[in-house]
Amino acid sequence: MTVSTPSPLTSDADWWRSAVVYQVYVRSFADSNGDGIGDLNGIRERLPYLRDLGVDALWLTPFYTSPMVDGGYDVADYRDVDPMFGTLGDFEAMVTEAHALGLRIIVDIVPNHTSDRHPWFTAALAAGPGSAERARYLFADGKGENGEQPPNDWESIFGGPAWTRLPDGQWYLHLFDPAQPDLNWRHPEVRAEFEDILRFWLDRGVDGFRIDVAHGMIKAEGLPDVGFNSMTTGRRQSELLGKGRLPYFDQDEVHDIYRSWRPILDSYPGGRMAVAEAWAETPQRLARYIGPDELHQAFSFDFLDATWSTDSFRKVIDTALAEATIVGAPTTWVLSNHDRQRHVTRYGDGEVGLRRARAAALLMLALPGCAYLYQGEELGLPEVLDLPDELRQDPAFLRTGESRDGCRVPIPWSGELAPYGFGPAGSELSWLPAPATWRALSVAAQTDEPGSTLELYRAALRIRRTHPALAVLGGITWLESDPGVLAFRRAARDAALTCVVNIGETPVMVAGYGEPVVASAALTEQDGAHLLPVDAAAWFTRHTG
Ligand code: TEU
Ligand code: CA
Repeated sequence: MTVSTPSPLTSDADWWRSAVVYQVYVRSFADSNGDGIGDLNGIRERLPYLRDLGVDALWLTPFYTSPMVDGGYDVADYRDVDPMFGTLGDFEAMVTEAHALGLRIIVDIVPNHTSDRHPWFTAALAAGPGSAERARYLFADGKGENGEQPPNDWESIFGGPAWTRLPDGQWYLHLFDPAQPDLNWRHPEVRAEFEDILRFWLDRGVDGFRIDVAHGMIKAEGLPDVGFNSMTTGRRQSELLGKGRLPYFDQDEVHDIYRSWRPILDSYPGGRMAVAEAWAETPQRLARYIGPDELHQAFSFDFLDATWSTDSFRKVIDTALAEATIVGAPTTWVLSNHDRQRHVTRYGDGEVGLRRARAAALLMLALPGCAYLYQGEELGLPEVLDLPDELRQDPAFLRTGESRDGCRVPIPWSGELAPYGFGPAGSELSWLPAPATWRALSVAAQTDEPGSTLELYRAALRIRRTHPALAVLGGITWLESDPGVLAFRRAARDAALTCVVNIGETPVMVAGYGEPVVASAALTEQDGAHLLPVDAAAWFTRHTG
């Protein structure tokens, strides 16, 4: 007789359709050895925290061997762990421990470009123009009499030209930093290599992949000019990202790649998934990345970009739900990530920003589909706006003056002194300094503190896991409401949950939706109705059976 131990992971291969995924920016999450840099063993130590928070899965940003020019999005070895973050053994132990706690693991895969220290690129440099080694990347001759001008007008997302010239006269393409040369995805070896890399991590038990620059791998044949560039318009080409057509993004043939990846994912048990970090001109084009023969999810950056207004949220939510229904995939909501200003700050910063961010969390977590949280949003962390320039490490900073470091400051865990328990006891190091105000925002300071943002997230995630109406896949029903108020219902057979968000300028009376079960700000009860303050949200539930 065989006795099988039941796995704490639900056996549901569709787990990703309604999961809450917590993004770990590895460098800034938890430092186990006191060098001031977050690492895999730091994550292992904090897995119980994440289980208790109530998330279903973690997405880890790149921890692979890397010179760290772009925080690890410049990979030199796709099959190993950078010593800064630990070892492959640490990774395997982390997967085992996470799974034992019921947490799934999604890793980041960076297929658009490698590091310039990747053995393929160093071989390409050594081999010279016209070589087989160069064919794996996008090398080209320049324009002008002596090839002194770049092959076309493409600009790096990080500012400046997307081409760098080598001493031998040829140019190579890098849509990001010069240390991130773009691969040639029309080359069969490139395709084979990444299929093998997927299998490498799937064999190590990962539950999914977040695909970096998923819209970027195929470039238009002939590498045509954009025609809109800093030289001709004074405005950066990257302004077209997600708004216009660019010859280096969202080309139709990129979908062939995902059609070849999907069978690989499907050949492993347990519902292995992939989420696209893709930018497309329209929600319709974005939806082409998802579906049964391509990827499982694509982040709705339109939701992240929505402004604090009912119109903006309604439009984005309706469009995303409609597109998802057409392709039979879940919507993928996100409010913050490691590239964008934290939403507390986007919504106005300070008190107001925090109130709105808390309300937005209840809005997002009441919607059908999958939600991604970015580490620290459960603590209500704001963007750190006043980092000294000399500490900033984002490669975009030098080229554009824009820096993503302010959302990457290490997480405050406990204690009175910075870096607030980021490292082991007594460790004072952290690769970016935490502001003094974060003492009051640490996990320890907010735990069991009624009304804290952390307890709000814990409560909302607990209800999301257990309420029958939130388990139902599908759409929402908008309810008639005052201007400035968003109200929608999710319903199961015998229970309904209504989410009400007050985006307007005056408090609103809410009645008829049942009992409040969680609120982002204190409600006052009057004659059986509840007064919902400005910049606040609440969930009400009612039995209907
Ligand atoms: O980002 C891709 C991207 O196009 C943007 O999010 C971009 O980084 C941002 O607008 C620039 O300010 C992905 C990763 O999320 C990002 O961290 C990497 O830097 C980038 O790819 C390159 O790998
Ligand atoms: Ca460390």
